[in-house]
Amino acid sequence: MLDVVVVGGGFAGMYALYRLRRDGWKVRVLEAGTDVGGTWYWNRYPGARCDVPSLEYSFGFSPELEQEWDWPEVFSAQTDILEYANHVADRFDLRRDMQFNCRVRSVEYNEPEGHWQLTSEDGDTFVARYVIMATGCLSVPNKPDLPGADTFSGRVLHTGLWPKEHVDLEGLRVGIIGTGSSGVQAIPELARQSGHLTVFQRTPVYTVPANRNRMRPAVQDEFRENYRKIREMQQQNRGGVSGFSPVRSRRAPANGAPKPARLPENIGELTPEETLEVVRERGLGVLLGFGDVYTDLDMNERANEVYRAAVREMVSDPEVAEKLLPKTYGLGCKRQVLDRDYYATYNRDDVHLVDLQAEALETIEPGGVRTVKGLYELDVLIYATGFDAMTGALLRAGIVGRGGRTLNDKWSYGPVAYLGLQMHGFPNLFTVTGPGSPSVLCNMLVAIEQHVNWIADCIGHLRDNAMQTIEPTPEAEDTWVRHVNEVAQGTMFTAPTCNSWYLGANIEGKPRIFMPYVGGFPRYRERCEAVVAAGYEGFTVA
Ligand code: N01
Repeated sequence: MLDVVVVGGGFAGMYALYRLRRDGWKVRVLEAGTDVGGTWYWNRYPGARCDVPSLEYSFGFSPELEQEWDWPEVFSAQTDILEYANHVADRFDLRRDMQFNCRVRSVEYNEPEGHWQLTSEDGDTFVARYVIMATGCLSVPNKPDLPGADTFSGRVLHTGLWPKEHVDLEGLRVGIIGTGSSGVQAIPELARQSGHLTVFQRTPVYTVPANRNRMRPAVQDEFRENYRKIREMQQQNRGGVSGFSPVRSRRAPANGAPKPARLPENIGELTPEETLEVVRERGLGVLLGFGDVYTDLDMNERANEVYRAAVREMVSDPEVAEKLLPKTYGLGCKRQVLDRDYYATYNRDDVHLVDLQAEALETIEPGGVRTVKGLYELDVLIYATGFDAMTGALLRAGIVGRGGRTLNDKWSYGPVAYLGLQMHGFPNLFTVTGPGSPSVLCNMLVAIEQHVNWIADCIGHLRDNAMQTIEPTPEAEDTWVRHVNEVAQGTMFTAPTCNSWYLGANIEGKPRIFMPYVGGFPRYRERCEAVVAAGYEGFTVA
């Protein structure tokens, strides 16, 4: 029998293994893929990269690791992040306690024995006292059930399940459905790699240019010297990003040019014309820096208007530009998308935009995608249609708790969990970055380390005190869920016009509940610490 089974070999599972092994537990990690990396293992589509700077989106648990790893770019590409994951696995000899090609089919509580039994799709079984679900927030690809989809005779791909082998698109007619973060990153690359690209867009996106800078060694060195302070700053920041600004390696303005003027805090302090001028000079990203854009619906709409005016200037065909303008929801409602050359891609002759709002998709046929206007002939069809986020992987794992109650039954009206860490009725089962925790609104690596440390401390506490089980009380769980909902009210995330995967709105039939904790990482972390200081307040420990 094992002490702990960890499900998932992404960054959360890797750190859980490292930490729990260090604490003397017998641990096994079960991973469906053939190797480590989680989201960075599966999302290999062209253009995939991170939207958090790599010096921050990296583990903080090992000062040696921080010193030895070189990041080639400020915002890393998927290949570099996966290489880092592999390096971490090698350096800490993680693979010897990891089982790959092992997709978990059921996770069942054996109440009399007080242990969990996990069964893989291949029929392997694992028994452990504790289970840690490190299954990721965006790990179950969503593939909409489009009419005729199975009849397509060309190649079908999903950005979230991209093959390991090189996909040669040269000269081919490629279609892509979806213009969220994945689609927006992939589209410029696919346009470059394919013969012709057709983009099927249902909802236009707000996207701002990503930082494309190479890493300057002097900046990396300065980070390395200050890493302890930076990790502390991350703990104090809402999104788990330190915002550390290098002093010594700061670049002098070119040719002694004056520093750009500081922008006002609120968009309301500028006229729309002035704002557009600033956007022309500094890019669309400036719109995200104004505080009132997120708190005042009128100011939000003012920013949206400026955004639309700027896009009209970037896209040469006015009809195409008009299709690309988001009009039904505002900036800040969805996860911000970052791009490289997204709008410029629509100025290419070999890229065609299909607005599915204006011409509905009728069916997929052997030869391509048919809308009410006709057939778009394709050799390859790519789904960039997102994920069953936050709850998808947990609900597919076949989790059965005390008294035979399934997690699917418990969560039939939406996820109910205490601190996004545990659920009543599922003793000794923990979730890393589960619903109700900052998770996707935080630098994932920071959120993961905080959760894993909390869980490791918790089971260490049980061991030290000869206790057997921990689970939240239903009251603590309900109070927390109410709090998670209250703090999300009145934000742009839950505006009536907003439909995002944060709300489960991208999956038909999924309850509309705002799932991540929007109160900020420090507030959340302090709450977790206070719960422990009060003797695991809200938990039943026996
Ligand atoms: O998924 P999405 P994603 N017919 O759900 C469309 C992270 N991430 O994979 O908006 C036609 O955002 C859908 O249209 P609509 C990041 O957190 C990060 O792009 O529902 N279209 C939408 O356009 C991100 O938020 C990075 O109308 C359909 C698209 O598919 C999260 O992952 C990179 C459709 C799905 O967009 C998810 O991003 C990539 C249908 N039936 C991902 N169903 C970075 O770090 C769906 N769509 C930068």
